[in-house]
Amino acid sequence: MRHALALAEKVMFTTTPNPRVGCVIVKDERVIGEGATQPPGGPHAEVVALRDAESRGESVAGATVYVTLEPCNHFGRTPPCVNALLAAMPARVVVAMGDPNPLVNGHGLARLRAAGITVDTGVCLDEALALNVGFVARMHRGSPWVWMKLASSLDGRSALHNGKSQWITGEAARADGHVWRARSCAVLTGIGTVLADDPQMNVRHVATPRQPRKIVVDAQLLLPETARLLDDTPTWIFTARTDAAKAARLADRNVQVIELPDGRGKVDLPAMFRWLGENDINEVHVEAGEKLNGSLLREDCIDELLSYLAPVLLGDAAGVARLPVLESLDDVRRFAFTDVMAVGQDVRLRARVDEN
Ligand code: AOF
Ligand code: ZN
Repeated sequence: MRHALALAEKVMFTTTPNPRVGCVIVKDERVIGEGATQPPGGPHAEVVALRDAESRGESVAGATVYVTLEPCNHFGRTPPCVNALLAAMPARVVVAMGDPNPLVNGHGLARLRAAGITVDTGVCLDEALALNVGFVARMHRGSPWVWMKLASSLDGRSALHNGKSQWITGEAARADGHVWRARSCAVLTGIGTVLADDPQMNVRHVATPRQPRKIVVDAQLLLPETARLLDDTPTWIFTARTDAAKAARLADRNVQVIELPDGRGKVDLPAMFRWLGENDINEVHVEAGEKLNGSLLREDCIDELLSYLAPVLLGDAAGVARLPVLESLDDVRRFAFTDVMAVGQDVRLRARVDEN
């Protein structure tokens, strides 16, 4: 199963909106086939592994199949993996986690068992869940998993008082940040950052065959039509203002303008994430300024922080997220650290919202 997880890890950047799945077929203590989910429309992990066994001249009859997600039992873009498995008749299927997709959700396992195949589940469950945190979130609650990337000094500042910020963290931290961009379905920023920095918002420091979609929160639809991020990658602009002429011009450049006003002149952020879930977005990478970061945190839109700390002190200047002044320690926002790692001369902290 660890080998199957490693195979799934290798397709981290390419399966969206499908989950990343790995599959290993073992017979007489030998691996006779292996595979991972191909880009949407392509075969699932089990089918790749079955074809691999076939091409090696191996029979899967009586073998054990290790797969990181319950095999599907529905016709989606591809036929059910359960059908392919039943045609090959392994003796046993070991699964890390059930498929939370309501179209599958236990039915795949039930059909394998009904055919007399031994089915075991829950092997490396936590690792499998972590691999598909976004897919699971979208299936369970209808909205994507959202992490916010922060880069700051040891005293929590993201720029000098005059706005100068390039670069606080080092090259290794920036490259690591691009790995997170690459795995996400979409990279989200705010109009403040676009106007201040004119970012490209694409993946550059790691190799990937797929660029994530771009999202800009732009309540007043101020996006300059010369912005560097407009490079033909599919882009969604969320706004609170109607400007049909500008929306039509942007549509020619692969940009869709979505109006989601909150009634106070801003974009309805929780509604935006529900909309993203309905539109097959599993994982969102937020890289924005302190204003949008503050709004997203205040509105409970963030699941995880990815915080890079540089060993410098910047003194009085902008922070990473503008939050209201609090009088009581009972009201502070609490997180739980899940990982600490050195990245070049910087440190990366991962923290999840503390539900307690
Ligand atoms: C598997 N193995 O490797 C993956 C699965 O549209 P389709 O046919 O590609 O089906 C997509 C659904 O299949 C997806 O929502 C999820 O429930 C399941 N993904 N299942 O047996 C795989 N990636
Ligand atoms: Zn399948």
